[in-house]
Amino acid sequence: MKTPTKLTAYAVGLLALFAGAAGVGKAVAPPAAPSAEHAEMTAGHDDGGHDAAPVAAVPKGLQVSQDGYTLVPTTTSLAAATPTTYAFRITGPDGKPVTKYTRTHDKDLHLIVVRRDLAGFEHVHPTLGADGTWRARISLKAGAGTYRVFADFAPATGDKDALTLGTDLVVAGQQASTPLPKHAHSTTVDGYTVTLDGELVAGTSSALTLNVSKGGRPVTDLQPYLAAYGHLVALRQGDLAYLHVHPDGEPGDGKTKPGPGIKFYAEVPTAGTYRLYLDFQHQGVVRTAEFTATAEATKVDPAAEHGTGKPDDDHGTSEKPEEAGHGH
Ligand SMILES: [Cu+2]
Repeated sequence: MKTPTKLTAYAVGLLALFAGAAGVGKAVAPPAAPSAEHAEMTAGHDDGGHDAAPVAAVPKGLQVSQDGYTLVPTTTSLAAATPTTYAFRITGPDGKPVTKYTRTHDKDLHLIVVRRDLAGFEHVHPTLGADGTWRARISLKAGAGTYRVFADFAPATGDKDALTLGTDLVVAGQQASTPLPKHAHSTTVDGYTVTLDGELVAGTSSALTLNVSKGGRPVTDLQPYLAAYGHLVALRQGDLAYLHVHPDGEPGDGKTKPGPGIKFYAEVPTAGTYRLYLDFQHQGVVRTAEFTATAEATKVDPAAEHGTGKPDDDHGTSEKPEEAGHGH
């Protein structure tokens, strides 16, 4: 860390000199700062074996291309916010459309579409054509604006971890922006109340339990959806980083109950504001409950047996859930 910082300071000093002399500072100065930032990120997250590490230095969803795989939409702009078919391909290291995938959460590919202000979330499952083109109906219900599209998938070849690639989609029209609702531990959707127990803590695997009730009664007959009783997506406000979340247990494992509580582990890289989207199925209908959650900074005491403030010793450390071997 020391050396890059020093070098950068030195480089900036030099650039300032040059800028004063030749007036070219603007064109050359920017690269110095990003490279220092990059060094910091790498140092902060790389534990050594970066080939095997499931958590990459860069959060998912921020890149359109990664490890040779690229998200290629057939269009990047639409004339109006009406339900439409969105088509795209995933190209592989050979440049050709990928047609073979490894199923994750019951599907070959998950498509998430949300406006950049985090409104209008939809989670759909496109159909793959023989030519490698994926197509999905999307509704764009938040109206005009710039949307983020995420493709979450695992290529079948190689032993690749699941990738989440992201790209923008501009929808023309009168733009409105919805302020994000405040941090809350309860929300309602279609007559269901969903409460959130647990807090996000930056840099650790945080246990979250979402409890579903209807008419004041706990729902105890949730139906499996995507091989779980719930599917949770978390996005960071500001850049829409797509975060790693996995359920604790699955239907049919002999211990996971069909509600009212659905437990997850979420890993958020930084303090900040996140939007959580829980898809759950009851009586044949999939609904999405949304929460705004604020992540606290990582606790400073490194030797502490980290506590989420809950007497939950089963999963007191960040390592345990990973060892449990969720396949994605
Ligand atoms: Cu999905």
